[in-house]
Amino acid sequence: MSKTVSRILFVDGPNLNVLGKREPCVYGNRTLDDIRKEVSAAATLAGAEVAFFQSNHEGEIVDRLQKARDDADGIVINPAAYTHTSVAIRDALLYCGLPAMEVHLSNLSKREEFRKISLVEDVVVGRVCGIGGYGYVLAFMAIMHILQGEKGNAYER
Ligand code: CA2
Repeated sequence: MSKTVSRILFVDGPNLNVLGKREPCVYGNRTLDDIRKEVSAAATLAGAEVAFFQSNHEGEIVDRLQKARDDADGIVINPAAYTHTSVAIRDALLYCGLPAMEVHLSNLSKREEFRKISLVEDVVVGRVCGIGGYGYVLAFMAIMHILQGEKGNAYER
């Protein structure tokens, strides 16, 4: 029987392209490229295929999520500031119909009130917050676990 390779799409929102260049005390000093390298190493070990997308534009993120319906099996998304505002990204996640994990570098529960609101939290299977770039690796592992359909999982898609 042939084994199918899981395709995981990582989607990053506005300003994550300049990660590591300012505010290291909030977001750390690693760049998005550093995080992607760590994710790629984890994907190689897991035998998964990963693709990365970052945009500062809401509509481009919506377009990419719509396309994911045809070219991905799972999503890891950090919508960044759009987490707190974007009904369009929420709707696109629902449209693509794939299991998704929400990831944040910082612990949103310890930050400003407006960052405690997530418009996507109830359409993703789970969230990882507050452990910096390593959260992307953990979110990836969670998605792989879900796709492998382990028995006894207490999650809903
Ligand atoms: O903690 C997270 O991962 C966030 O999604 C990061 C967003 C923020 O708007 C969310 O509330 C929480 C910010 C993305 C990066 O912003 C930078 C700001 C200054 C310097 C470099 C990046």
